[in-house]
Amino acid sequence: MVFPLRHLGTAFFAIALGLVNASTVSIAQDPPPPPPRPGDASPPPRPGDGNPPPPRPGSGPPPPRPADSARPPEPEGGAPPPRPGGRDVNETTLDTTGTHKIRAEVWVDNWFKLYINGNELIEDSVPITTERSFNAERFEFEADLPMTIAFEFRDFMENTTGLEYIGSRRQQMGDGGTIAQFRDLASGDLLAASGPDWRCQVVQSAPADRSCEREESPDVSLPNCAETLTSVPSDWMQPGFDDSSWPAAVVHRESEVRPKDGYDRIDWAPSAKLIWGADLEKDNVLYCRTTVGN
Ligand SMILES: [Ca+2]
Ligand SMILES: [Ca+2]
Repeated sequence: MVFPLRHLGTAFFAIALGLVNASTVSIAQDPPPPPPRPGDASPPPRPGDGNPPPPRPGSGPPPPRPADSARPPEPEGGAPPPRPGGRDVNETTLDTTGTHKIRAEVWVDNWFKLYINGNELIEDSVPITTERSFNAERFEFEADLPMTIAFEFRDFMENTTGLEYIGSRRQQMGDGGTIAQFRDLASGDLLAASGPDWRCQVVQSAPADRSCEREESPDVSLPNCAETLTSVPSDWMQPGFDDSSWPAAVVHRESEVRPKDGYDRIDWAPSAKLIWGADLEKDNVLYCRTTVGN
């Protein structure tokens, strides 16, 4: 559509003077879209919408917690709890070289970092800052044998007291637990599986006493909320590190760990066991090692 230039000039002049409404000088071919009405637009995101904070007192329907008893069971049926991130099984292929192609599967409550032959290979795809994170990881990589597997495992804790849901009615000691297996892809042989033959050194344990769960302001400076730290040489993940003084991994029952979100998606070998330190709740950070193919 061609408009004589003088008409355009007149139209702009009219708008500039406020003589006519812009819609009345619509010289474009298509009518303009209707102006948005109040309420049409979605409201701007509120702070925290992307990552809801843990429920505060009175804001949710948490189950009552009798003191010093086991935590209430996870809700069965009904709406599942919101997933803060991560797929049930996160699959990755890693760019490594070695004589053996290996598939590893790991489930942990809540987080891991894995070193192979002293080199960092992979860490959990869901950050340790995520309170509810129970995803499984499946990843393939190449490595030479013998192979030293060295894991850092962490249970989620909101501060160094080891507690989670601090300030809410659900304030409690969180619990950990992990299971892992490594298979040679060419032969299908199970190379390694978590069990009592692995060695695990707990490096952070807290709180000192479970009465910390009932503190109004749990802080690591309180005697019952204190943490126990065990220092470990910085080369603890290296193949040459002597782990013979480390305790054996402690095997825990499924009914104790209550694994979820991805655990059931993995076909675990019968010899793969749920392990942790001796205390599923107080042991929050531990290093675990095994060497295969010797
Ligand atoms: Ca814990
Ligand atoms: Ca946990």
